Amino acid sequence: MNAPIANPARTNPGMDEETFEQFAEQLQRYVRERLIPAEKDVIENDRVPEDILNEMREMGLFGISVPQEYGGAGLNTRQYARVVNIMSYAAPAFRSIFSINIGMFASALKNGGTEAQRQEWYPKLIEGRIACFGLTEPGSGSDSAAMQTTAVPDPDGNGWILNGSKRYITNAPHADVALIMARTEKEALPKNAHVSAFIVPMDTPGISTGSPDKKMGQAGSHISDIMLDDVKVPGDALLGGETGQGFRFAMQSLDNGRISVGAAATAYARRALDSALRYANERKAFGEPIARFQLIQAMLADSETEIYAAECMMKDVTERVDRGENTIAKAAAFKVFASEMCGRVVDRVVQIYGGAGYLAEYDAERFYRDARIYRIYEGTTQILQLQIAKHMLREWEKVHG
Ligand code: COS
Repeated sequence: MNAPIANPARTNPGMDEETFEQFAEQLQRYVRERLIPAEKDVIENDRVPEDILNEMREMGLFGISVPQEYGGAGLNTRQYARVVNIMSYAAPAFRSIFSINIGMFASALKNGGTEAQRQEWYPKLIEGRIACFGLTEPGSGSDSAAMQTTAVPDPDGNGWILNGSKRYITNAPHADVALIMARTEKEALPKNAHVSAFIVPMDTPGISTGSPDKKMGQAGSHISDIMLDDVKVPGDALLGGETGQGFRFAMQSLDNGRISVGAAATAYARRALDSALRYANERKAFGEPIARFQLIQAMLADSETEIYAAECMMKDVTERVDRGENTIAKAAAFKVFASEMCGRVVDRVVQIYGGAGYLAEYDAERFYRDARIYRIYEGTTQILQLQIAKHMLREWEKVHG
């Protein structure tokens, strides 16, 4: 099937502002005319239909942040966040399937990949191969550096042998490749230099995935365990060709991933609010639409105000990234605010829907369930509060210490 939207990487490798704006406008239309009507199918069958996946591939979404010199669209962070934001107005599964490629894997290649690794993997991302990101384990989540997966030098060559397991890995059941963080030193080292990152094709012997976990929401997006049992990878699978860098690469990817989650939560809050606004105008009580009642209006207005704040944060933090500023704390702050705000908005939306908000037949109930994970994955609110405070205290120390 022909792509409904031209792939911007092909039509204008420059991705200047005008071209990007045209793309963004077309993408918005695609979301409203194609993705939203397909949501019922995604929810009922718990998968993104193959024809939509192929359309997304054709549009170049799976490699949209790959630099132009490698054939990608080369979007900057502000544009990439806009794309995620536009796509996330529809059911979360549509973002989930391509967001690890562009938010985590492509950014790990950009921050840490060798030239040969970029040459090999960027084209595969652009083609639409699916990537996953293996950091979390059964025994380590927020304390990610406490991972137990090991990588030891292969006695038969210059490669590595990986053993261990990873948990809650988004897209693992569909992935062609994983970035696996593993210990290359038994003991923990300062700055978590015991961690290294490996690019591991998912068809490597010794790799298997568990069955997809049953979840509270986000139908159509799948997570599962990854088991690594004597998985042999060549020496050039080590990201950046150097041990001890894996934690830093993972954290840098997470900075980018947190912007993606913030952009998604902001859009989903907007979607839920639009739905509540429509419902409040349709539903009557005491003889008039409930939108006329001031206590309903207060919930609508508070939600609008908070979404606007998150949209401003998204623009600000992404422009700072593109200016080369250190945005670790601001990316965390955006993710915290947007995800918590989305939680408050979907809660109000259920309230505005009233009894109907509790029924699976109406959208409000699934908005409420789908939004809950935004406050947890890619760094819980609590872990990110610690990160923000660490950076505040550091700055204070620099000035006053
Ligand atoms: N960019 C570059 N380098 C970074 C970095 C970043 N964003 N974050 C950390 N580093 C490097 C730095 O060298 C840092 O030392 P300095 O801060 O002194 O320069 C070093 O790594 C250690 O960082 P940090 O002190 O933050 O590590 P801790 O072990 O104290 O804390 C936390 C690690 C808890 C913050 C980390 O494990 C984490 O983010 N956990 C949440 C994991 C997560 O988000 N999981 C989601 C699932 S993965 S999809």
